[in-house]
Amino acid sequence: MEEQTRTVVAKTLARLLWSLVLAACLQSPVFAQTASPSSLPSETPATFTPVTDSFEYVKRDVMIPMRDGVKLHTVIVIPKGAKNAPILLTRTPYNASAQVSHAASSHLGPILSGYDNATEVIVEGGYIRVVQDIRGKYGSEGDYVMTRPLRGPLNPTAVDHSTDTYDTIDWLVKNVPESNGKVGILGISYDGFLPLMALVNPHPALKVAVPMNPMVDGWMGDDWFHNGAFREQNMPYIYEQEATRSNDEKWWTNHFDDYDVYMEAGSAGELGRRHGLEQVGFWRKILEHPSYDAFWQEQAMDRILAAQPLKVPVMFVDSLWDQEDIYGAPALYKALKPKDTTNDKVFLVMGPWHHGQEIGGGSSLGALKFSSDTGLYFRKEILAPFLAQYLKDGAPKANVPTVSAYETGTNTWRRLSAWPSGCASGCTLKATPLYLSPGLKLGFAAPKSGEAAYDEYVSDPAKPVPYRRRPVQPVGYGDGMTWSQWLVDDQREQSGRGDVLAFVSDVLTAQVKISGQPVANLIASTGGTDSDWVVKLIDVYPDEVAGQPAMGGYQLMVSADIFRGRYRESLETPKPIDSDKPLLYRWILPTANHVFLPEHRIMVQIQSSWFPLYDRNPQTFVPNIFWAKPQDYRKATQRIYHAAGQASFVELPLVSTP
Ligand code: PG9
Repeated sequence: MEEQTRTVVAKTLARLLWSLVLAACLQSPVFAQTASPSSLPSETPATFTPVTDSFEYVKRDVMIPMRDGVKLHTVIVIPKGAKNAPILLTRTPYNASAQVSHAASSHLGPILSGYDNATEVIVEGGYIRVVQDIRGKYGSEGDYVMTRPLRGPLNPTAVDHSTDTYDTIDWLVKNVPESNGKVGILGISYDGFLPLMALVNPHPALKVAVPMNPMVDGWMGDDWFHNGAFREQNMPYIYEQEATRSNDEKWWTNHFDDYDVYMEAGSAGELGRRHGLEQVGFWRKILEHPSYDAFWQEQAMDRILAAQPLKVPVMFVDSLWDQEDIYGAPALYKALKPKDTTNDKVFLVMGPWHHGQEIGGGSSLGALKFSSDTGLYFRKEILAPFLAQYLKDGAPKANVPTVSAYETGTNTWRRLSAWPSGCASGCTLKATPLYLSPGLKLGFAAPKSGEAAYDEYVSDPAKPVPYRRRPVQPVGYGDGMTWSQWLVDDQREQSGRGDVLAFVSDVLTAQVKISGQPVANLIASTGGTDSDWVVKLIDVYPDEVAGQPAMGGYQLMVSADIFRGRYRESLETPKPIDSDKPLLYRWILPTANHVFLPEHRIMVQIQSSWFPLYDRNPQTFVPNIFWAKPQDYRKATQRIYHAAGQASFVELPLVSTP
C-alpha cells in the first residue's frame, strides 16, 4: 500500500510539474506565435519606400494652402537635376495623380503620356510638370461646384478658380527651388476652362496660357446645351462627376442602345429622377435654368474675359470637329482679339480634330485621312516654340502666326494674320446665301416666284432621328468607343429618311471655299407649338474616290447645329410658336475652314431631332421641357419654305480668290 501511495503521489507531482512546464511554455513568445494561426505576421511593411535613385524625375506630392485655409492636392514632377526650369501647370477635376502616373516607369515620357499631357513638349522642353486637383475633387479639400463661377452673384464665397490658381502659382514660385519662377498653364476641355479662370487677375509669374478645347458657354454651344436644346447624353457625366469626390459612383444603364435608354424615360427630368440625380447640385441648377438667363450669361467665359485687361499671352486651340466644346475657342478669339491692340497676346489654332485630339495622333479622324500627323505638327511647330518663347530664359521669339488654321478638304495648314480672313492675302470673304430650292436642290440663285413654296416632313417624337447609326454608344472614350468621331459620321444614313430633308447642289466644277461660321436662315413652320430645327452643311464626296474606296459618296458634316424653336424671339424667355405659320429661325453654326473640291456636291440636311444626344422637343409648348409629360410629345408637320420672299438658306462665309 505504501508503495502504491508513493507511486500515486509521484504521478500526481509529475502531472503538476508537466502542467506548470506546459503553461510556462505556452506563455513564452516563441510558443505563442506558432500556436495561433491568426497571428501570422504581415509581410507588408507599415510603410514602403520605393527606391527611385535611378529615376529621371523626382515626384513630390504636396497639399498647397489656399487663402481660405483649404488645401489642394498637387503633384510636382521635376526632371532630375533641373535648374531654372519653367513650370507647366494643369488644374483638373479628373485626378491629378492619374495624370502623372500613366505607367510605372523610371522615365518621364511614359508616366506623362495621356489626357492633357502634351508629352513630348513637356519632356523635351525640360519643364517641371505640376498637376493639381481642384477643390472638392480627388485628393483636394474643399467643396466641389461644377465649373465653379467667379466670385460674385453666382459664387458668394471668397474663392474661385482665379484665386486658387493665383495662390497655387504663388506657392510654387516660392517653394520649388528648381524653377525659374515662370509658369505656363494649359489643359483641355474642363482643364481648358481652368486656364481661362487663371487669366482673371493673373499672378505676375503666369507668363502664358494655352486653353485647348475650353468649355466657355455651357448654354450657347458647349457641353450642356446648344441653342437651348439639352445634351442629355451628358447626364451620366454630371452623375459621376458630382455624386462622389472621386467619381466612384457609376451611372447605370439597362439597355445596350442609348437610344432606348433615353426613349424609355421620356423626358430628361424623368430620367434624372429615376437615377436619383436631383441629389447632386448641378443637376438641380440645370433643371432650374433651361433658358439663357443670368445663370448662364454671367458665367460665359468669353463675356467675362472680354471685360478683363489682357495681360497674359494666350493661345486658344480649337478642334474643327469638337464633339463636346465646339463653341468655346472661336468665341474667345472673337471676344478677345479686338482688345489685342499690340497684336501679340491673342493667338488661335484650329485643327482637323475631335475634342482634345491635338495631343494625340492626328493623321486621321474616323474615315478621314489627313496626309500628315496634324497633332504632331501642332505640338512640334506651334505649341513647343510658343511655350518656350514665354517660359524659357533666353528663348527666341516663336515663328508662330496669329492664326494657324488647318484647311480641311485640301488638307493644308494655313498661316493667317487674322480670323476669319480666308487666306493670307489677296482674297475676299463675303457672306453668301446658298439657297434651298424646289426639287430639293441647292444653289447660289435665289428662288423665283411661281415655284413650289416649300418641302415638308413629319417629325414624330416617338421615332426621333438618331444622331448616329444605332445602336448608339454612350458618351465615352476607351477601347471600341467611337463617341469622339460622331461629327464625321457618314450622313447617308440620315439623308435617306422620310423625316429628313436633303437639299443637294449640282456637281461642283470649281472649288468652293468657306472660312468662318455659316449662318442657318430658315423660314419654317411647324404643326406644333414648339419645335427643334437641325441644319447640317455637308460635303458629298464623288461616287468613287481614287485610293479611298470607303469615301465614295461619303456625306461629311462640315458644320451643323440645333436650334430650339421656343427661343426664336428671345434666348432668355421662351415662347410658344404659332402653329403652321412660316417664321424666321436664324442661328450661327460652328466654325469651318473647308474647301468643297470640284466633283463634290454640297448638301444641306434639315431635321427636327438629333436623338439621344439632344433631348426630344415634345413639339407642344410646355413651360419646362425637362418635365414634359408623355402626352405632350406629338407629331408635327414641318415645312421648310424656299419661295421668293420666303427664302431659306445657309449663309456661307465664302472666300473668293482673284
Ligand atoms: N467636355 C468635358 C467638360 C468640360 C466642362 C464641363 C463639363 C464637361 C471635358 O472633356 O472635360
